[in-house]
Order: sequence, then C-alpha cells, then structure tokens
Amino acid sequence: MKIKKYLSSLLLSCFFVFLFFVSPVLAAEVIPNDTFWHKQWYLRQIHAEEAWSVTTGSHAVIVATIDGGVDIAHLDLADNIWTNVKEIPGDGLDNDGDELIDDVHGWNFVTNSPDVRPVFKDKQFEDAWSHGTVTASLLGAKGNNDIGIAGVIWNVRIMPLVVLGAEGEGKIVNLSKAIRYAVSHGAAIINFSLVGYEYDEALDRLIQNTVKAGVVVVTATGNDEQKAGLNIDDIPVYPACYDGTSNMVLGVSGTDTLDQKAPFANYGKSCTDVAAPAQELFAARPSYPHDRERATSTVPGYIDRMTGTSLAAPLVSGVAALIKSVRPEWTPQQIYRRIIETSDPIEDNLKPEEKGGLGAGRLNAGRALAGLATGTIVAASTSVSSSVPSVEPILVSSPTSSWVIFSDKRASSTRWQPYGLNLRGGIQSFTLPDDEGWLLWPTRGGGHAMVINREGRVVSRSFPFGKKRIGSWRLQIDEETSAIHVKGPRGFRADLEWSDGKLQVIL
Ligand SMILES: [Ca+2]
Ligand SMILES: [Ca+2]
Ligand SMILES: [Ca+2]
Repeated sequence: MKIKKYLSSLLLSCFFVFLFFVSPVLAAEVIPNDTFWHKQWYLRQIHAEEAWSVTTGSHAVIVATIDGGVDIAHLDLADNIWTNVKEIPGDGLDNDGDELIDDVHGWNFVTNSPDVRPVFKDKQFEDAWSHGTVTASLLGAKGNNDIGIAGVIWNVRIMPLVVLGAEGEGKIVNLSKAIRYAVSHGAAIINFSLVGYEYDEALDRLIQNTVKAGVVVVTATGNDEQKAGLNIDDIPVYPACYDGTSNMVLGVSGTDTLDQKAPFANYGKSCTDVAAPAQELFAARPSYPHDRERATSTVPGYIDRMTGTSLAAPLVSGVAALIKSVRPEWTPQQIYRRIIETSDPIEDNLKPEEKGGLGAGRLNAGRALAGLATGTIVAASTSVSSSVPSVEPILVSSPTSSWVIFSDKRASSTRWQPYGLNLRGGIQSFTLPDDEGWLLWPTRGGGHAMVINREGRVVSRSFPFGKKRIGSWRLQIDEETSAIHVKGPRGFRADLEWSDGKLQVIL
C-alpha cells in the first residue's frame, strides 16, 4: 500500500537537528526587487545582501535624522517615516504636551513648524534641497517594494528633525533642540550628516548624556574638496569629535568604489571610527520637481552620482539600526564595537599620510550582522542513504522572516525565501521516502507547503488548506497508525500524502 510504504520510510529517515545560530554556515544573500538595485553598488560593497539574510529591520527601531527637510510622502520613504501617535494631526493643538503643535512626523526647527519637507531656494542650493531626502533614503528607503532603491534597513521608522535650512546651514541651538526631541520621543539612533568646526561645550555635554541614555550617535567626518580632505586630528570637526573620554560617537569617513579614501573625505585617527562608501551614490531625492527643466532631466524622485561623507554616515546608521532590530538591548558602545570590529581593513589602499585615518576600515554589514539572528537554524539532515550526501537544506527561521538555504558543500549554495519575507513562526521539515527530497511545512500563518528534491529544486508547492490558513499548524506522524496528520486551529484535522510528485490531501 502506497501510503503505508511512504509513511514507514518517512519514519525511518526523519531526523531533525536543532542548532542555535552561532555562526552562519553559509553567507546567504537576499536580493531585493527594487528597480534601481543594479545602481546600488555601495550596498553590495558593504555586503548588505548578507546582512538581510539575518534581518531586514523592524519598525520598532526609530532613527532620527537631524538634517535638512525630508520628502516624507516619497513613495520609497512614506512607509518608513515615524509617526507621533500621541499627536492628532492638524488640530492646532499640542496633544502630547511637548510644547510643539501638530508634530506628527518630526519637527522643523528652522521654520519652527511641523512641515518637515524641504523648501527649494534656487539652483545654487539644490544639494541642500535634496540632502535630507538623500540621507534618509540611503538609510531606510523601503526595500523589496518594487520601487526605486533599497535602504540599508528595509523596515524602520525615520524621525525627520530639520535643522538645516534651504541653504544647507543650521544653528547649534536648533541642533540641541533636535537632539532633545529625538531622545524624548524614543529614537534609538541619531544620524548626523553634518559637521561644524566650532567646539560647543553645552552640545558636547548634551551628546555625552544622549549616548549615556542609550542612544547611538553616528556622524560624518565632513568634506573638504580643496585640500583633498582635512586631517581632523589637526582641525577637529563636530559632532564627530565629541567622543569624550571614551568613544561616545561613531565618526564616519568616506570611501570610493575601490575602497580608497574618497578624495574629499576628512580623515584622522582621533575621531574616525569607520568608513563607508561616499562617492557616486544613487539615492532618492524629493519626488516633486522644483522646476520643469530639472524634472525632465533626471529620473523623477531619484538622483545619481551623489557624493560626500553625508552619504557614508546613514549607511552606518542603517547597519546600527539593523543590529538594534535584532539586539534591542545592546548599548551604543556594544553597537560601535560590533561595527568597528567587523569592518574590512583597507589600510593597504591608503596613501601614507592617510594611514590610520579611516578608522578600522570599510563598513561590512554582512559581518556586522552575522550570527545575530534571534531564531534558530533547523537543519533537516540528510540520512545516510542520501544519494547526494554533500547536499542538505537548512531551514532558517527568525522572528522577522523564514527561509530555506540549500547547501551544496561541493560548490555554491542556493537560497529561497519561499514563504515571503514576513512569515512569522517556524518551518517543519520531513525527509521524503526513497530519497525524493524534503517536505517543508510552515507551522504558523499562511504559506504553502513545498517539496524540494535532492538537487535543491522546488518540485511542488501547494496550499493544501487554502491561502488564508491562519493560526498554528503542525504535521504529526502517528506511529501506531502510520499516518501523517495535520493539526490546525479549532480542532481542524486532516491527513496528507505525497504521491506522484504532489502533496495531496487524503479525503
Ligand atoms: Ca506636540
Ligand atoms: Ca524601494
Ligand atoms: Ca568616535
């Protein structure tokens, strides 16, 4: 009897190994479907695809961008913009009692208004107009949404705090107000893509206290085109050099496509901790045209060949936010250390006078996130009878996603995300009889059951009980009756069989 044979051999070969995710077996990669992914060389440079196999972020993490105005309605940003839920929009009242009226999506400290969108002054200040949108998008443009670009973190809440006006300049008093706002409204990370050259004792103290309160502070080291980058050991820049007695802020210098120092990037041993791509980056810009000529000469809402350490800082902030989304309890110093220690050394690429001046090296998101998954790897081990013993599927499940890695120790690996990025809960697996492969079964929510063969190919997918299957589902083998049972919510029960290359419900 076919079912009987199948089930008994299934019993013999079914074997689970539970491993805690200590270090990744493979460098799994996630490639997003965003239109301009091919232009995002800088994300490949920092190994973002490997980081995304651990996490693509969480809306629990709030990152304040203390910067210029942000186009919060941009299709690639809108989903990731922070909302102050304690404030009722447009009622002319200060509902949350922070003395700011209608601060629903951050605050504009330049105009003292809730409108955080950038204002265009004239062509000369076009970079200032796009600055806040560019940095926010590099950090946290919605990833894998078929639109535009992917940010370093795909899911996050960006709190736009505007301190730079239409000419790209701002006042320290507003910077301080913005920092206090970020802390009191729950930001875990502050990104500064700005520098000043004047030391301010009160601001120094405020930043020290901000970091002591558990907020990560990431800041660019700045640019100087005339002098091919200043040595900030000689001419300190702030906030990058508000390090106090321990390393309180993460100073970020800039690199190019060849992991050399970007020509304009400031550098220096004392205040630079790490470097990240800063030259010729593709990013989002405000999606509304400021004039007709410009609107027809660029890709609407996006801009290419952006340059400056302002771009490097949000890449680092994005990685800090990815870490924070899987390790919310980590202190700023733990996160700094992680980013510094996992960066790729680039000393060999530096000129003699630059050596030691770009911190520990170029940001590596993949290494920074490696081993930080909060889920477990469930390895569906091959049995001794496997015809291809070097190949096995590894099921990875974390609170934010689940996927299958197909490992071939002889060569490369294949990877699927068969259940969608947002599946919560685990996957059960069963070895099929006669070396046919594995049956993978999502234990919660929707998603199809899937069969993969020994060569790692998907041979069958099905929704045995409909796509809207919800709740907790389990496959169980009944040893007495040799039947495979499905148990679902509210007492649902059914039996399954694998025959003719298909998973079928036995009616
Ligand atoms: Ca308010
Ligand atoms: Ca996108
Ligand atoms: Ca530092």
